[in-house]
Amino acid sequence: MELIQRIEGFTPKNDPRLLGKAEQLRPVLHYRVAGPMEAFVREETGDRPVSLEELPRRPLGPGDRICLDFGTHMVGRITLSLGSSGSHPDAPALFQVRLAEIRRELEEDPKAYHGWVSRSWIQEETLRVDELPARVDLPRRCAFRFLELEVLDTSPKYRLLLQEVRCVTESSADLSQVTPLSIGDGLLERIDRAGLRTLADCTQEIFEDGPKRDQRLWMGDLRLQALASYASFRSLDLVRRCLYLFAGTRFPDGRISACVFTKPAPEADDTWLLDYSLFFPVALEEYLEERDDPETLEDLYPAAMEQIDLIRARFTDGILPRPEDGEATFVDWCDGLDKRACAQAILLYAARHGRNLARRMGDREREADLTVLTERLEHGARETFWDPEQGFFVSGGQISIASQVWMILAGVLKPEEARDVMERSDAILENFPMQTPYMHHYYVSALLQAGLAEKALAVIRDYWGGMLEAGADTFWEAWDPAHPDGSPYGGLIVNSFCHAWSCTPVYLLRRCFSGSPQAKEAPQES
Ligand code: RAM
Repeated sequence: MELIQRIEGFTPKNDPRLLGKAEQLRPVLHYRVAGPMEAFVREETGDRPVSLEELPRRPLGPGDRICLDFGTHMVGRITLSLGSSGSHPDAPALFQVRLAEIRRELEEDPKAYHGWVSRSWIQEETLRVDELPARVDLPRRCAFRFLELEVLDTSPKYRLLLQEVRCVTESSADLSQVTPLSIGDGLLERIDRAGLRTLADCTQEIFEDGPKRDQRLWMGDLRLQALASYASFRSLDLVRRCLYLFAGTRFPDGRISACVFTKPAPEADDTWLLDYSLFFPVALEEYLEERDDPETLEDLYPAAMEQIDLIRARFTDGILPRPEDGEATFVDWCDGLDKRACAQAILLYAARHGRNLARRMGDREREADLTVLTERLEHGARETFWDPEQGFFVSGGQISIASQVWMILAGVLKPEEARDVMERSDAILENFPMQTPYMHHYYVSALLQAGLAEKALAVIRDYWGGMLEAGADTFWEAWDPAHPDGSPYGGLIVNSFCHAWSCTPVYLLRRCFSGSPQAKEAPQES
C-alpha cells in the first residue's frame, strides 16, 4: 500500500494567531555528549573487534572500513576528528559514512533499494576532506547506534586516521527525569525502558514520528506519543504546541492534514487521512483530561468539531462510509484491508470524545447533536457490519482484527460481546496480519477494554519483547515477527527503527496495569 497524495497547487489555510501560539511553545532542547563504546570490522565470517584505544593510530586506506557502536540508539550531530599518517597528504581524503539504527541495517545495500519512499532518507554521506588534520561536522542530524566509515581513497603516500568521533545528542525530553518502571519483572521493565528511549528520541522541537524518517509531526503518531508522554515525561506544552500546529495550518476546506511540516515554517502536507484528522478531537480531549486549560479548549474546539462535521458530511446518510472513505483511512500498513468498518468506528470514537469536549465547553446544542450521532453510528455499525452468526464484524466481506478492534474501542459491543470477540481473536489474526506496533497498540487496548488483561499483557511481552530479542534498543516502525525483514516501503533500509507510535507500552504498563502487573483498568477509550 503506497501512501502518496499530491494536490496540484495546494495552498494550506494558515491561522497566524494559532501558529503564533505554537511558536511560543517551542521547547528547549537538552544536549549530551556521547562517544562510541566499541569498534569492530565487519567481515564475512563475523565482526572482528578493534580496540577503541588503538583506533586513533590505525591507518585506514582505500577499502578499509571501521564500525563504531555507540551502545544504544541516539539522535544528534556527529563530529569526526581526522588525522593522517605517512607523508603529507597529497590528495583529498575521500570516504563514506553510514549510520544505522540497528546492526541489521548495515547489511543492506543502499543501491539495492527501489521502494516508494525516497532513498534520500538513507543515512549515508560521501565526504571529501582537502586538509588534514580536520574536524568534520556531518551535515545532518542523525538517528543511529552504529557508524561505519569506509575509506574510498587516500593516496599511495598517506593513510587516514580516525582520531575521535563524538555525538552531541538532542532531545527536548530528559531521560534522567523519568524513573524507569520497577515492578520486579525483568522483561516488562526492559520493554518500558526501550519505550522511554523511543519516546525521548522522538521528542524534539515537535513530536517527530521517527528521528531518522520522516522527522515529522503526524497526527496518528502524536496521539499515541502524547498518551505515553502523559505517563512519563509529561511534555504537556509540547503536546499543546503540536495541537496548535495542526489547527494552525490546514487544508483550505478546514480539514486537518495527516501531517505538518515545521521547517522552514509550519505548513500542512497535502496528505489527508480520515482517521488521522479524527484523532484531533480525541487528542485534544485527552490533553484536557491531563490539564485544565480553558484557553486551549476555546482556541481549538472549533477545529476539533469541524473534523467530525466534515467527515460525517462525506458519509452516506451521515453514518455509512463509502469505499473511498475506507481508502482514505490509514489504520495500518496492511495491503488489501477493507477499512470501512474502521472508518465508521473511528468516527464514532471521535464523536464520543467530541461530546466530552462539548460538555467541557458547555455547548449543550453540540452535546445533544453528538449524542444523536453516536447513537446513529452505533446502530448503523451493528446493522451494516455485525454478523451475528459468525460473531464478528465483517467489512467488505473480510473479517479482520482491525475491524473488531476499532468497533470494540468505539464501544459498539456490550462488554460480554466484546470479551467473546477478543477471546476468539487468535482465529482471525492471520487474515490480515497486523504490520505495526501502532495497530498492536490498539489491539492491546481493545483486549483491555474487553477485560482480557492477561492476554493483553501476553501481547506486550511477545510482540514488544520480540523486538527486543531481535536486537531493538528502541521500538520499530514496523514489525511482523513472521517476516522480520518486511517493510511497508519496499526496503528495510528506509524503515525507522525508533518510531514514536511504537512507544506505547510506556503508557499501557504505567496507566493500565498495576505493579504486579495485573490489569487495574482499561484505558479510557471512549
Ligand atoms: C509513515 C510514518 C508515520 C505514519 C504515516 C501514516 O510515513 O511511519 O509515522 O503516521 O506513515
